[in-house]
Amino acid sequence: MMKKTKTTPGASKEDVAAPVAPKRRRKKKAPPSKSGTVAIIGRPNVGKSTLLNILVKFRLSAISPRPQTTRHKILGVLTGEGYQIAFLDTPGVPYKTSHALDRLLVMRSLDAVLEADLAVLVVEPKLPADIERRLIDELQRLNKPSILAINKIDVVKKAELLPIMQEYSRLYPFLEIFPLSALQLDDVEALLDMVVKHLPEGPPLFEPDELTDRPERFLAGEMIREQVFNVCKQEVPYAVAVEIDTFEEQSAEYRGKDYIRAVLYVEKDSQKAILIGRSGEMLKKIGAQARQEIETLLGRPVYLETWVKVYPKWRKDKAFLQRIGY
Ligand SMILES: Nc1nc2c(ncn2[C@@H]2O[C@H](COP(=O)(O)OP(=O)(O)OP(=O)(O)O)[C@@H](O)[C@H]2O)c(=O)[nH]1
Ligand SMILES: [Mg+2]
Repeated sequence: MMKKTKTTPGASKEDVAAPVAPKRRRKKKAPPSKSGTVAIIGRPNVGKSTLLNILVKFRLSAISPRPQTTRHKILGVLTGEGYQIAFLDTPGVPYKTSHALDRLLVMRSLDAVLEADLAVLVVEPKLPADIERRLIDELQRLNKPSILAINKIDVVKKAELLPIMQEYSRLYPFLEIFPLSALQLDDVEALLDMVVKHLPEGPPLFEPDELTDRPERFLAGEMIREQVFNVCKQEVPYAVAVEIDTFEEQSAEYRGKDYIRAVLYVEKDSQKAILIGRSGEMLKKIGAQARQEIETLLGRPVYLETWVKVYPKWRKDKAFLQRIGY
C-alpha cells in the first residue's frame, strides 16, 4: 500500500517520461503557431484602413479619400495557417491637434503602438516630415520592432523611391522597408508574409472565426459615417458624430427587417442644413448607401432611419465624446 501510494504520483521513471515524449513529438509535427498584435500607424490618409480591410478580407474600417476618416482604434483579427494576427487600425496622427477629439485620436494611435508586438508604419512615397519623425521617435522610445510600408507607389516613379527608402533607413532600424500599393493584392499579401515572419510565437488569442471586438451596432455607425465622408464634400463630415440609438434585430414592426435608428450630430445649424441637403437629398443619399453597406455586413435586410441633431461644440465636450464611444 505504502509503496503504491509512493510510486503512483509520477515518481517512477516511466510515469515521468510518458507525458514528455509525446509532447516533443507533437511539437515537431505541428507548424509553429505565431500570434501577435500589429499596430498600423501613420499620418492621416496614407491608406491604413484600406490595408486593414484588405488584410482581414472584410470591410471593417471606414475608408474615404479625405484625411482623418478613422476615429477609433479598430481591431481586425486574421487567422491563417499557423498564425493569428490582431491588427489595430488607428486614427491618422494629424499635424496639429485642435480639440479634445484630435487629442483623443492621437492617444488611440500611441496606445496601439504600446500594446503591439509589431508596428507597421504606413507612409506616403515622400521624404519623412514632422509627423513621421514624431512617430519614429515613439517607436524608438519603445524600441518597437517595426516594418515601414511605403504605400501608394502607383502614384510615383520608381526612381523617386530610393532616396526615400534611404532616408527612412537612416532614421530607424526597420525590420523591413517595403514599397507597395494597397490597391495591389499581391503587394498586400507580400506585406502579410513579412508581418507573419516577424510575429512572435504563441498561441492564438481569439477564436478562429472572431473578426473584431466591435459590436454590429458600432460597425453600422461607422458605415454611416463613411458615407457622410463620401457623399458630403464640404468640411461638414469632420463635425459629424453618429450614434445608433436603436438597433432592433428582425423587428416585427418593420416586417422582419432590422430596425436601426441613427442620430447624426453636427455642431451648428448651418451644418445641419448642408447635411440634410435641398429637400433632404443629401441625407437620403447617405442613408441609402449606408443601408446597402449595413445589409451586406449583417446579411439581413435593414430599415435605416437617420436624424440630424445639433450639439454645439461636441468635439470639445469630453463627456459627450465618452457617451458616444470615443
Ligand atoms: N492611389 C492609391 N490610393 C490609395 C492606396 N491606398 C489607399 N488609397 C486611397 O487613399 C485614401 C485614404 O485611404 P484610407 O485607407 O482611408 O487612409 P487612412 O490612412 O486610413 O486615413 P485616416 O483614417 O484618415 O487616417 C482612399 O481614397 C484610398 O482609396 C494606394 O496604394 N494607391
Ligand atoms: Mg483610416
